[in-house]
Amino acid sequence: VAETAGSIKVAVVVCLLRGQNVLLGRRRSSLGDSTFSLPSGHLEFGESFEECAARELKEETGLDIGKIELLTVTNNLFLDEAKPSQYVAVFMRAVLADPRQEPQNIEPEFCDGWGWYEWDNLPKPLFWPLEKVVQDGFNPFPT
Ligand code: 8DG
Ligand code: MG
Ligand code: MG
Repeated sequence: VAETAGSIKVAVVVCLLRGQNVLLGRRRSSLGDSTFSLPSGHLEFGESFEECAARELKEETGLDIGKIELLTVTNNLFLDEAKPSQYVAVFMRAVLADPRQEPQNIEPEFCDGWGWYEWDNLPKPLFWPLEKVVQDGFNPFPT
């Protein structure tokens, strides 16, 4: 791997589960444009993973989280960018505080819209770090 200047960032990724479905949105971003990804965002100074997950989900979808727990972490290198970056992505599993609450597309400049999808029938193409962790056998649903 080539040496690249730049700091390593921490992202929190939310697997929001409702019954057999998970929430995904189509990205509008230089990173993974038009691919489907889980709601996510950057960990801010002083935040816990749980606080970051709840804040990002609220900012991007208006949804309020109930129970939340840590699942796994991935390490992703984005080298094919004008500004190469590396992320440690912390995956959290969450459920809604009120399962009847529906997602709103609050940041339409970053997302085409949110929808519920079955894990065995995920939309394509997936954001590549998500595709990778799925290929590795990751499944956010409790066994
Ligand atoms: P913010 O300014 O609101 O804090 O951040 P954001 O604009 O909402 O960031 P984001 O792109 O939604 O998420 C931060 C980064 O997380 C994203 O650019 C790349 C990284 N990331 C990984 N793996 C994964 C993954 O599996 N899913 C998602 N959604 N993001 C991931 O490294
Ligand atoms: Mg985001
Ligand atoms: Mg965000």
